[in-house]
Amino acid sequence: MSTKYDRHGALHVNNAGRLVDHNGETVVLHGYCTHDLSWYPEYVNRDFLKYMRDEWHIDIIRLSMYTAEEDGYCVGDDENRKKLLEVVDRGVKFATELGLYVIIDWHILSDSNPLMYADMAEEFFKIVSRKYASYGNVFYEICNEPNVDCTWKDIKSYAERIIPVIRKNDEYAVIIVGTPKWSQRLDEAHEDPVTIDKNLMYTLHFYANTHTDELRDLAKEAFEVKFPVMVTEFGTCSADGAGAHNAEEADKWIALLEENNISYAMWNISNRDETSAMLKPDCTNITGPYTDDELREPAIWYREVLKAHK
Ligand code: IDC
Repeated sequence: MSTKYDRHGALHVNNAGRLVDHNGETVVLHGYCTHDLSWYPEYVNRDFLKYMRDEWHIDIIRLSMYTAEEDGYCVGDDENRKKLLEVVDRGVKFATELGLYVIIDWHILSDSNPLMYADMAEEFFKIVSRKYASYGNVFYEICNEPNVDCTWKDIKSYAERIIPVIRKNDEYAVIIVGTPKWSQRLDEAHEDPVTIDKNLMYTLHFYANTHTDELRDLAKEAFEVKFPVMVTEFGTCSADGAGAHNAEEADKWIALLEENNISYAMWNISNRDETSAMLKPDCTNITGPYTDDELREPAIWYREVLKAHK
């Protein structure tokens, strides 16, 4: 079976702000985000990823490694960090064997400013970029969602520290930079973009039951001016990961992303008791296949969305 990665190989960002292959052909990726790799490492298994590739047609998996929540990379001990690096490694290896693209996500959240653990981020990205330098399928997402009072200036100075660390090992991988206000303020990044590197994208996240026309307008503006954007995480529910599944607004978002060739990945692969989880809490199957009874409503909706990309 030939996957998108088999056909297109390593991607880069072109002048129109889109992902392209070495022939300049536009490539759009669709995938799923893991939940916290400390809390739900069990889904990072080969059978599950193969099932998602073959039956759901995902072509990218985002490995969400929390930094500051319980047992996060920056708050746990060395043993915990070792474990997390192993889960990341397993995820990248399986993705590679299966011909999937993969995002290594430094998932800041309660640590609202990436500068807080910038030293550890440097160390982490040094390790992973060295390991995966020769892999064409790896994306580095350097800060999930800067939030609260973290400014674009802070994020930019962080990016200017981390990008050279990655580039020292890996010249070509696409690096994804978070934006202010839980990765919504593309406009602030666009006004003063990072200039030390060209192969960059910026993050937009939305939760369709919370973020509607206002955020879509901001997104449209960014797409129109060819600002390179990737939706590395979205939900169909509310911004807290719970609340109602809003298919109507989610459909509007997907239409907008499709029109503009923007890649996206949905939150989250787990059976946690919340709307955004793929699986119902009583489903303990970690490899698939899954019956509709085991899946939550957003997951069933998303499976239909993904069918268009078969
Ligand atoms: C949420 C999880 C939830 C967890 C919480 C804190 O769904 O189980 O308790 O994080 O760790 C984001 C974040 C993402 C959030 C998600 C839903 O990137 O980590 O996950 N969300 O709140 N941004 C907007 C929404």
